[in-house]
Amino acid sequence: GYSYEKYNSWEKISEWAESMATENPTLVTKTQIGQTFEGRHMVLLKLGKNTGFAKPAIFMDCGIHAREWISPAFCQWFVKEAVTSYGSDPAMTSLLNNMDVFVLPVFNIDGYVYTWTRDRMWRKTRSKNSGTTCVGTDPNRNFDAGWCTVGASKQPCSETYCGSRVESEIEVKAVADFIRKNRSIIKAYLTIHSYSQLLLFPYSYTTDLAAHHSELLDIARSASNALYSLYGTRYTSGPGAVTIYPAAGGSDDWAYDLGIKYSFTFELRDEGRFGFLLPESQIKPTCEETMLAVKYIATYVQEHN
Ligand code: 0X9
Ligand code: ZN
Ligand code: ZN
Repeated sequence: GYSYEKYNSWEKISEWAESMATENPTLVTKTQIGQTFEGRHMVLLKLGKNTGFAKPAIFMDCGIHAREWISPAFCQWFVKEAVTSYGSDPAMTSLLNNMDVFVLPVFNIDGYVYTWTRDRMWRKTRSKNSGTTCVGTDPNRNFDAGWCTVGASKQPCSETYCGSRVESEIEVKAVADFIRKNRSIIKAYLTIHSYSQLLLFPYSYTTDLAAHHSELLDIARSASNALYSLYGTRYTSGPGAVTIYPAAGGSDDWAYDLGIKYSFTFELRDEGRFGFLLPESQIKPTCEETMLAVKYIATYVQEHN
């Protein structure tokens, strides 16, 4: 069977997404929001009980950065937990009865494939840049949020290249278009990265505090406490610019400025011992503790919209 405690190739994840939808037709719907630069289908799973009414929603993506393998592993884990605990776990049951959760299991599929086949430490997309042999743009510098003003590079060879223009990356455009189209129902935006054990919220493109700073800080701290309660893993909460570093063009800031108040970036385990090369033995504990934080935020959003 499928292993949630191993890192899975894109081929496996893609087959898995298909089977999740066919095996759970009342809870999971598979759609495509676009194609990648290399022509792969960007698969989106919608989790939620069909009520016949338009429900408020949460959008969560994994794998914006190719080498952060624990991130797609978490999205798979979340979907598995949703389908296995719906009907028995009161929090998950209530969440999926009252809201839809859109899960993008791998955002940067071409980059993810490249980390499996050529370079385990690849970060960016795999799009071609004109006038250079350097490949790719940092998708988390390519959103329309203070684009390329700070913590990003105009050099295509840089790991934090912001791209030739806002949404130059076809994958970024696909996600931004989907969220814009569904902006009236999307109440929360969660984006999963690694590593450093941080729970970040806007802003990163400026050191100005977000209008909802104190509410977001309260939520992030409570979610981190929930996470800590399982295995004692410590997270730091705060706005991106002062908690990690100033960096413009990120999806979290863009979603927030679009009006999605509950916008959070997770930086999962660890703190640097293994970094991006987190051993498979840590997938289960990392995902189980992260579930508690995500469920805390989801429950909060359910009660406040
Ligand atoms: O730099 C990033 O994109 C994220 N860290 S990572 O090590 N996964 O690359 C942090 C993103 C924080 N949010 C924004 N910069 N908007
Ligand atoms: Zn990242
Ligand atoms: Zn579990």
